[in-house]
Amino acid sequence: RRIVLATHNPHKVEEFGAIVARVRPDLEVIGYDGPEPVEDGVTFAANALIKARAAAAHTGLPALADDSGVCVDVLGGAPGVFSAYWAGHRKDARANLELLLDQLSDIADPHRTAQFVSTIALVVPGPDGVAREDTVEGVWPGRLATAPSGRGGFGYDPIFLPDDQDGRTAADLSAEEKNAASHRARAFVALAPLLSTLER
Ligand code: ITT
Repeated sequence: RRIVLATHNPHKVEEFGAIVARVRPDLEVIGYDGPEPVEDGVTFAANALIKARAAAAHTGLPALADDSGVCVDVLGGAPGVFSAYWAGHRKDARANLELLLDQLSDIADPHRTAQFVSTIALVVPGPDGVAREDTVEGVWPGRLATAPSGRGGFGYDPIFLPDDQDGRTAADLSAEEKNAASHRARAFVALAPLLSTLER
């Protein structure tokens, strides 16, 4: 059985591959290189569904998509769904991270709290269109560091201090450590039973 992962982010492909293999080693996760839909939803769930529906329609296979971001409490939940493009229209992880640090330069602890959020959509095509759609969410609470640290992960990982990681940033963690604890891992806990119901 094949399942398509609707993302152009190679880091997500890696994290998904590792996590899906634990639940359904029989599923082959394939990448998606079809047309990219416009992600104009205002929630993570809406955008995850937009991406998964496009991939399911294009391939006829069950499709997974993740929409994720960092939500900073003192910024009212921003960057949120705008995380990938926070510093402009080019996806530039370094510029995004520096802008966010700048915006928080006057904010001291304990007011630097934030969450990583991952919403995963599963869309299963049927004989007459879509047979099933589900979304699940995972949240990883933490705070923002005042300077980047670590070489792992991607995106905002070098400035995110998860509450459960002893003062290390998400980029200080090994891939295994991040995959065991992250917002994406937490969303997977809710996704696992849904994957189990997919035909073998
Ligand atoms: P696809 O839409 O192709 O899946 P994307 O990277 O554009 O890839 P999003 O639109 O969901 O995905 O943007 C998510 C952004 O949120 C991502 O670019 C990072 O800046 C940030 N982000 C999400 N998960 C993260 C993680 O685990 N670690 C660090 N930053 C993360």
